[in-house]
Amino acid sequence: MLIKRARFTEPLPSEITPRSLFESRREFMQQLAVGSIAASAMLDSALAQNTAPRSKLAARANPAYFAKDKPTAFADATSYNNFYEFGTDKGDPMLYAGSMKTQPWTVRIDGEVKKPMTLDIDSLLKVAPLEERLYRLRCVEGWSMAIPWVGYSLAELIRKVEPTGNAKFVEFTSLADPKQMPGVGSRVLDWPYVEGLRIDEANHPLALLCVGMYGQTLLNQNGAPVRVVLPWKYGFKSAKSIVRIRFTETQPHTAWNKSAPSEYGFYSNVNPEVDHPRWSQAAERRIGEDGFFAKKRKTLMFNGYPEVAALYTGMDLKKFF
Ligand SMILES: Nc1nc2c(c(=O)[nH]1)N[C@H]1C(S)=C(S)[C@@H](COP(=O)(O)O)O[C@H]1N2
Ligand SMILES: [Mo]
Repeated sequence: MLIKRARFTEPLPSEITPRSLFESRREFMQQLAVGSIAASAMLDSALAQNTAPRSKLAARANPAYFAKDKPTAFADATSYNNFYEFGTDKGDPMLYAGSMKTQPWTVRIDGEVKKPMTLDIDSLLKVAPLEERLYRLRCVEGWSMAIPWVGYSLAELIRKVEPTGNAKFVEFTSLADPKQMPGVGSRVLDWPYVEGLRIDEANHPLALLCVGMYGQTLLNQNGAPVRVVLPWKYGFKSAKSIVRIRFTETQPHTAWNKSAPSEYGFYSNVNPEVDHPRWSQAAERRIGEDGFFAKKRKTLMFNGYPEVAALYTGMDLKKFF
């Protein structure tokens, strides 16, 4: 994703094999620009944070949304992350997101709705029964994972706040607190992280309001306590650690689109036929399964979720990328 620091435009082999972080402690320490005692303590706490049991969430697996893919290992899904509020390296979120306070937490839902409300996490958990769904997530950088998320269709929450007839779009805003998030001091993006959807996209049953993964509450690096997951779109559309959901009449100004409009469009549907200027979108590497030299697997239109195609009937998806 990174635009302003050219040396990260190609993923390093060390980023492709996050397990090496665990397996090669020495190599990992060398990546940390701090003294070895501090690095050792930091790594210990990061690994504890990475594997510490979170609260269990009772969720029913939804067979209609359970991909046949082999689930990505928990250790990979929680150590190879993009969460720029904590830094731009794949290991940064695991190392630094522990400082984010996720309790208490509220989400403000407002804008073009009849019933604006502020919900805490307990109230959010009660909006609809929790489901477990195995979704593929495909990053524009050319890697993918398959993760058992826990949550419910975003449509359930949308129904509760009763959008007005003017609500054409939904905007998601992530927390941006420089005291808790070291990356928010950088100028990589214009903070806060903002993403958006057209309202019919947000109402598609695949769009998930997500509160957990692997049967437990989310780890901070994956966007605790609440995020969205939009499996037919590139990963960056799935905003993490959301504090506000706003319904608007006009198209939201999203953070990635503002930073590089020619690289990141508003729609950002996974599309093997439309390449990003710096990365091919035709193929991908599954984290934890496909080695650096393995043949890449083909990326599918809409990431293999053809049921969303009807949302885009008549649209030129090269123009609206
Ligand atoms: N707030 C926020 N949300 C974010 C990001 C981010 O940097 N900040 N990165 C996005 C990108 S590029 C991807 S690929 C996914 C990664 O989600 P995961 O780390 O849980 O797999 O989160 C997305 N959501
Ligand atoms: Mo991404």
